[in-house]
Amino acid sequence: MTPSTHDSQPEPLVFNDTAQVGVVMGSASDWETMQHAVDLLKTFDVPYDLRVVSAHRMPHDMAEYGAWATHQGLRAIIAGAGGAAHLPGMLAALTAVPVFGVPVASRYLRGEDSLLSIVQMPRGVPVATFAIGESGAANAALHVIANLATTDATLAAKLASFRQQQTDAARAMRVPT
Ligand code: RP5
Repeated sequence: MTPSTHDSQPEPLVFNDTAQVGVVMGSASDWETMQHAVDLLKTFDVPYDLRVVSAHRMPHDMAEYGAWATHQGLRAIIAGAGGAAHLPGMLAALTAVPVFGVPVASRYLRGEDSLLSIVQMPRGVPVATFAIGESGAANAALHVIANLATTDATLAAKLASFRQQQTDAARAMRVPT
């Protein structure tokens, strides 16, 4: 008898074994936000593993991911989720790899639900929580990069240059009159 989809064993996950950083999100619908984190990792040449891992729809995969993150020695996990956003907190429970949580804006509560779900962790299991939306995603990546740069002089120089360009752009701003 052919096993039903429900009975069949899932394929083992295939990970990027060069990754220093993991980027996960609860749904492909989070990508519009999370791409802002990935763009920065690419800009700074930080190798990453990217995937959808849903805490609620793929709980066993999430556990496998947490075990892999520890085994791989990831330096950080950037985890985005919206609504009842349990993915960052559950990953923080599954691995000691630092988790950087990104609240994705939800349709009905504008991401305030996501923010509170991610930020209100119990003592002992921290998630560094960023702003709702694309700025939060970008800042999560920049914070990971800043952490990596403390032990990587090349990355530190790139980050200093990035900050200088940002300062120059701000100084060049003029108020439209
Ligand atoms: C969360 O539910 C995801 O992180 C996403 O933000 C939200 C909605 O997911 P979809 O219904 O769009 O797949 O788990």
